[in-house]
Amino acid sequence: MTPIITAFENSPDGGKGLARDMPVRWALEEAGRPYEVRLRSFTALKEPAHLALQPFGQIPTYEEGDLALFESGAIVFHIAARHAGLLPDDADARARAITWMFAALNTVEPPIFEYDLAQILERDAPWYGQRLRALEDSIRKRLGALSARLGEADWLDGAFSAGDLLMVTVLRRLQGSGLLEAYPNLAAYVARGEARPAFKRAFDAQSALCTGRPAHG
Ligand SMILES: N[C@@H](CCC(=O)N[C@@H](CS)C(=O)NCC(=O)O)C(=O)O
Repeated sequence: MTPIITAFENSPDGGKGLARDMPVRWALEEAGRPYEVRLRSFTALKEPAHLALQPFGQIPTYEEGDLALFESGAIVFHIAARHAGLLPDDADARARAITWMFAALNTVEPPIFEYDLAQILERDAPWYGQRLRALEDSIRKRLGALSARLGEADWLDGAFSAGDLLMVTVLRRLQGSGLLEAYPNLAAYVARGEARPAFKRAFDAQSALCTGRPAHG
């Protein structure tokens, strides 16, 4: 059964692949699974049909037969658990890869998300500069620790896993800020993720919706 995911009809990022359908698309591509996409307007996200799938009125969602899921991390985990290529077979290595999935979403992403949000919502506030510097410090703390752990390795724990998929997805939000670029091994890690054929297919598919150019690859 071909899964159906939801994505923005008009993504606010203009096709940079920062919306959260991107990790789901990427995971499906890594798993070699075809999928369909249902596009949603911002208005449709808050309507009962979508709220029945996603109680918070957001994308992405994932439907496969009778199963309906929301939360990009849970969807990526579901795909990784059912298909080869995203989680190791060895039970301990699998547990460690899942740990990195949580680390990406629960430990590394929060200050990055707040940083993005502050730049949109707090730009005119008198405390804006102070707040931005505090968030940059929090981000550097996380990136420093992550950089030290990654070292010269290609991926966080052996072979590429769903943990790397989510970590690269989260770090991409910082591209161009100077924060990521200050850690060359992390910038190279993100570039390695983006160079994967599955990433490229996922990226092209979502960007084609914004640019009007057909997806390829
Ligand atoms: N924790 C959720 C967050 C989902 C989320 O923030 N979705 C954004 C797009 S990236 C959205 O739909 N925003 C529209 C809105 O909240 O109205 C996940 O990972 O799926």
